[in-house]
Amino acid sequence: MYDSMMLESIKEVEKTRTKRLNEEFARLTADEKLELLHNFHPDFRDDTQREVKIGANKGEKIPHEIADLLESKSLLNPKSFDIINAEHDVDVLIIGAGGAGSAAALVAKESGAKVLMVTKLRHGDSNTVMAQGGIQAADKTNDSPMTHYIDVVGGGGYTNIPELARALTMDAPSVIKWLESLGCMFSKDEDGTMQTIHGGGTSRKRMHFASDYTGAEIMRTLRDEVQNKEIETIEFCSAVELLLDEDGKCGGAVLYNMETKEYFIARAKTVIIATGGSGRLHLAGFPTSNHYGATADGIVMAYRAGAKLAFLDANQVHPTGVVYPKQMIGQLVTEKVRGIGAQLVNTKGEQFIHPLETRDVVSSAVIRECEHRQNGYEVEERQYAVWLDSPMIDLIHGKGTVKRELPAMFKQYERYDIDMSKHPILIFPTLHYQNGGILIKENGETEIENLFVAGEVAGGIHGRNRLMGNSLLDILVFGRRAGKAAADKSKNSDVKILSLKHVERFHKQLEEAGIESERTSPMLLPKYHK
Ligand code: MEZ
Repeated sequence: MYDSMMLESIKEVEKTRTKRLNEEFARLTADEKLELLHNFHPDFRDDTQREVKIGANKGEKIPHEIADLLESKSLLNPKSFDIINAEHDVDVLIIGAGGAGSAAALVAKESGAKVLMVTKLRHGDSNTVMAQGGIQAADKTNDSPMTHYIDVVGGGGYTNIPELARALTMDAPSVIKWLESLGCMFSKDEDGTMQTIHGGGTSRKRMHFASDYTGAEIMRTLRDEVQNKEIETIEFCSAVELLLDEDGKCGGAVLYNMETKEYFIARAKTVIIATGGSGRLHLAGFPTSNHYGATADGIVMAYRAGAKLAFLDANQVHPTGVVYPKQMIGQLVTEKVRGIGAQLVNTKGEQFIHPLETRDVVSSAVIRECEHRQNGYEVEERQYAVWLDSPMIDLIHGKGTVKRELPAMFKQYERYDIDMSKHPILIFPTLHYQNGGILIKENGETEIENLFVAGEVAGGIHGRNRLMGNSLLDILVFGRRAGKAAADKSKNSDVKILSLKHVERFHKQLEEAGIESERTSPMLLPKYHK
């Protein structure tokens, strides 16, 4: 329920609504966008990052919170840990059971591999289910993978690794077909045509969706199929270190039972890391839209094993995170809300940015509005927000559209007596996505033999900024590719005796760099208590 001050502020938004409905807000020029990013995006703030002192990315700037984890000791004592007896011996070990892990598991199994998937929470607890607005694929007659590619690379600031962006966009139409064949219920017109809308930075309407719970529907489909195919999945079991042989080839992992707190070993001919992102590190103090387990574990394990990371200095704050009511702080307000017509408006009732500029640009504009121009609404002391004018949606598309097209979001607000089809909502950027990660090739391979990576933990696909709907796509494209490549590789993999010698060497590097902290990682679960 809004208080009287909020209702007063909403009157300013309402005053300009008719005018705003009838005029197109100008897009920014390339130079204007760059200026906005450099002045207001958290990636460009001096205080958010520092040089990492050891490892393959030594000397590169990355966020403090991630650097702290990379410069931490292992949870294990590598000298005394017994790795002789393996409880599991499989062809492909998959660490993480969100969208990427599950897609990889299905394809690896189909390719004839014995698969084990482990996950530190429940099967499907992941950022996949948190994605609401859609998945991109150029499968309509006015579109093509090439046009999609151009949008991806433009959105990424021309920094994406071209081969990865190419794989992403070329595989997209077949991913949609695959999901449909597994029973994924996309939103369709009465004649069966897939509904598609724009997202920020798209030049064609290619955002496919399942209402406003697309990720949850995709995850439901994949989880059902993994169960149908009887793929062994261990829940509440995280990986804490990779195991390498004397040639540096990966051959399994040390696993940790989150309930009994016991360690055990899984040997594997190949390993796929699909552990997701890092939002729960709350980079630069931002709230997050991420699930509870998003604590950068995969990056930590791979870095110790010698993997190279890419673009970790680029993190996505989604422009529209909930600020009020406070029970929902940081929660995502899907970009679909802007995709179907809502505009961003300050306390003077002014629209200050085109709603479908790319996310980095829109977020920077919201931050500028609140922190520099002081046109934000002060929800709590020094917590500012702008209005997302959601009632415009019903005015554009007809009464009842908000409730029909955004049922999950509508319900969330309704619980707090806010009708988002009648009143605008208060938003500020929320930490949403790790643009970078472990450097991969087109089939998910890394520089470490037998180690593959898929999903948000991978880096290079999106460059410095991902577009909406390309994450649900990337987890499936690269999950499937990694699943196939890891299964094929497992047929000829010859791993020798495994050890944690690489962790010993890493501890030595910490010592030599004078890093004396008692911190340990991976973090596994966020630490909200003191
Ligand atoms: O791709 C995403 O991050 C996504 C679909 C988010 C959203 O705004 O709904």
